Amino acid sequence: MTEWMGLPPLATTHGGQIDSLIGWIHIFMLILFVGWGGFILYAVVRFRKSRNPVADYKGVTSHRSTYLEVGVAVVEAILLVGFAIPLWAARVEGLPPENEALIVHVTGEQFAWNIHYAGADKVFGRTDIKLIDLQSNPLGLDRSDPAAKDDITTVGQLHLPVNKPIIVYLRSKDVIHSFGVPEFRVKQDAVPGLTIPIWFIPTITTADMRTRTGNAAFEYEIACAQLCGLGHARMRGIVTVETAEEFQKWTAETTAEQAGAAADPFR
Ligand SMILES: [Cu+2]
Repeated sequence: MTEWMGLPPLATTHGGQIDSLIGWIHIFMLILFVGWGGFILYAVVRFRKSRNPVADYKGVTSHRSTYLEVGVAVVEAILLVGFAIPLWAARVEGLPPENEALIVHVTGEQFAWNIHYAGADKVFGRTDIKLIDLQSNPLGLDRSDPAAKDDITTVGQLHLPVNKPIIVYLRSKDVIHSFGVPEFRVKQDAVPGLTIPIWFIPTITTADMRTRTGNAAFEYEIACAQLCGLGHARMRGIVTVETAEEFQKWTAETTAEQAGAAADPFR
């Protein structure tokens, strides 16, 4: 129903609702545009100077325009109360239970996305601002904390299993960034000092999307959607949606790699 809008392909369960809301807004706005445009043309012709050489100080006496304006307000109220608020509530309040979801911490900074997984123990290791090293440890993860032993951190590489609820806790280290993945119909500001949860269920793996779109180089991309500084345009991240087995394999390999690197200071 929403193909006519030319949106990017859809790859989450909730995205269809967002698309239909965007569709309805376009339809109502088109009606408004035609209505108001027609009214202006009518007024220009109807009240032209040659027909009305002397100003009329009484003005309009009919109530038709009032009814019309009330009608527009009612349609807008229906859009807001009937569509936008319920959808917003489901996205913001209806978080899935944490034990059924994959939880990822995503922290924006000028100009990168830092990704942090808790690893097999599902407990995020301690982070400390004093341990932050922009090159080797941008999140300040304390590898001596037992909970951090199996944690995974990456810069700009977000791996997600398909068909599983994902909760992303969004943060920012410096300015306001925005986590936007167009195919997921997800876009949320990352605000310094706040931890903002967002959730979604990806439905199509990167490999499937490559087949569907016929684009062998297709990648889901995290695009920073707030102008956050000079390097904003290169603040990109790659989201790899894969099968549960592939995700498991990636997790195991990356955990082993990073735990090894942490244990060997000369590496
Ligand atoms: Cu940014």
